[in-house]
Amino acid sequence: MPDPPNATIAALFDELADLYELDGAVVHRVLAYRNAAKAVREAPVSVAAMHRQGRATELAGVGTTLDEKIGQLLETGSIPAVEKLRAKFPPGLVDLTRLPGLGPKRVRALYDQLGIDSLDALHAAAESQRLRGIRGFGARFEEAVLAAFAAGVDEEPAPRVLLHKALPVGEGIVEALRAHPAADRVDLAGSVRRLTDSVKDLDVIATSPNPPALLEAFARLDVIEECSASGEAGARARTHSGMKIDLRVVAPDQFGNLLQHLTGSKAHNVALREAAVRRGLHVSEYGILDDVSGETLRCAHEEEVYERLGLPWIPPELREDRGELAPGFAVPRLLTQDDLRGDLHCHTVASDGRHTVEEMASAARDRGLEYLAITDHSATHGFGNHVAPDELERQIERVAAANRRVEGITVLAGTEANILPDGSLDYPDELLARLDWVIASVHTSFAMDEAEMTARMVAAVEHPWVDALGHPTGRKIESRRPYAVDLDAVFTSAARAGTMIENNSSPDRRDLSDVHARAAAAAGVRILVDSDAHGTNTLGITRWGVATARRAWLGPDQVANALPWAQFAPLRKRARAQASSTGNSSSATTRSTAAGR
Ligand code: DGT
Ligand code: CA
Ligand code: CA
Ligand code: ZN
Repeated sequence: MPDPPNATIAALFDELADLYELDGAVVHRVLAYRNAAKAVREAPVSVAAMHRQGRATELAGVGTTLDEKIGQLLETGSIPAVEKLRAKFPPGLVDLTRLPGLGPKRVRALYDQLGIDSLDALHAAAESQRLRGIRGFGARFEEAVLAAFAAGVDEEPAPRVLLHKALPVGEGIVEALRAHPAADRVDLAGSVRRLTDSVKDLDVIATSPNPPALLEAFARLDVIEECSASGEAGARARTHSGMKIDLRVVAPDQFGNLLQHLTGSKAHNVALREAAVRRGLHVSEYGILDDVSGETLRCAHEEEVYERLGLPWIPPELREDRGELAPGFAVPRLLTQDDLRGDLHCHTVASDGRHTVEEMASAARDRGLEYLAITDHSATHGFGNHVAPDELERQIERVAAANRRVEGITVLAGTEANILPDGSLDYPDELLARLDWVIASVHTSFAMDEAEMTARMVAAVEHPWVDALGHPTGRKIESRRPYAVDLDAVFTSAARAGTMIENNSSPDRRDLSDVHARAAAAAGVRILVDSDAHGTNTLGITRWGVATARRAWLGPDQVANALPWAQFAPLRKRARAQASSTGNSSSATTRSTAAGR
């Protein structure tokens, strides 16, 4: 019997969590299975193999009880606890938890009261308006159920993988293949090379003196669960974490052609080909055919492809047919992570972060930053800890202490204030004035119509103490839509008010998106690339914000925190207000109010 893939083990643990919850088990037991499912699903190597080496308990959340269950699965092909609970409930019950607003507890209530035991039964009950009569559900729930079926909740979606999960897998594979004697050149192509928000699959291309040996080595990599469609020229595989990979092996003198072709995007390639045809050239993955001479130019290097077409080499992040093929295009100087001098959004133990102000400050300094704003959540943050108004003074003192004790970095006492539905903030102005830096974000009441939401955000942008807008659209990539807001109106008022707009680097946000960040900068808004780190180990996630900035064609000139502190400091509203009240607009406050004490 072949080893069960990680996805199978994870699905069983998730099912067990659901079944325990249906059964009314205590919460921590349910959570334990969910955490283990996540750890197994994301494990880079075969968990079955880890079990056999006695190493499965090295996974976070997998203790001896779960390890034993993996053992049972390997030996007998099933887990007795799963079988026992499955027998206790109708099989369709767990499927019901796929509906929004339906956890196992509520599924149990539907089952007990209406006998609903499958997606079909639920659909029928909603259509015949039987759900609205049940206590705790109502007509709105019924509508949501019908909408979910209309959107295809009973069909399996093909999930896209966020870049921060996909890219390390791709880089690991490239590194492993490069280390193999049968590999010559190996590179990533496709969307992962363009650093898109999420990717469908990984595209890898290689040259080899011995293609069959390389393909065999690929199939045997630790991360590969299954390899199919393996031929002379390539293979298609799936990792233990469920990612699909296309590997192509190509002749060395065509590597550049294939790399260009497979990097895409499709829109870029289509436009490129059309432009080439007008010059009598036909571009394909095999070469560039010249109409007149009938000769095909093969390119070992991608630069030669662009050069033959009379183009500069275009950075992959720009290859989206968004102007990079227009006449007169010049490659812009794109932002790099090294350009960043400051970080204006992070959290500490005072709200939902994991480290202290000093720990964050030292870590930021060690990463080469000159300034760091501590922006814990403000008074009404809906979940978890926050800094209540009467604690703000202590927070300011903590920042002052960090400034005294940590050399080589300026720490700003800041806040991530909530933008309330009416556009006001949840700290009084006197408190906001005491701080060095204010970033304002929407964390609650997302469901407003566009005009209301726009008015709310414009009010925040125009607030005299708001220096920047945080994660401006509230989107979560592949899981939450942005809220309805007229971003152009927000950008226009931000440019006028001198309010910066954040490009949040959290890999599931990347908010503003590439297209929106470019529009904001074009409207004259200064962009920030912030980590929104909740611990010292995530300060480096600005890698993803930088990726978005590059896809937005941004360079250090448009990104405010690429400025040294002496130039950044006077851009803050409090510094500008001070400068204009003393009648000296050129006096840059190099040390800020609270932090300087
Ligand atoms: P995704 O969906 O995240 O995997 O995005 P890509 O861009 O990696 O798309 P993929 O893997 O389907 O194909 C890789 C590249 O191959 C794509 O960026 C451009 C090229 N390609 C694929 N299909 C076509 C096509 O129909 N026409 C052209 N011109 N190029 C294509
Ligand atoms: Ca791809
Ligand atoms: Ca592909
Ligand atoms: Zn936030």
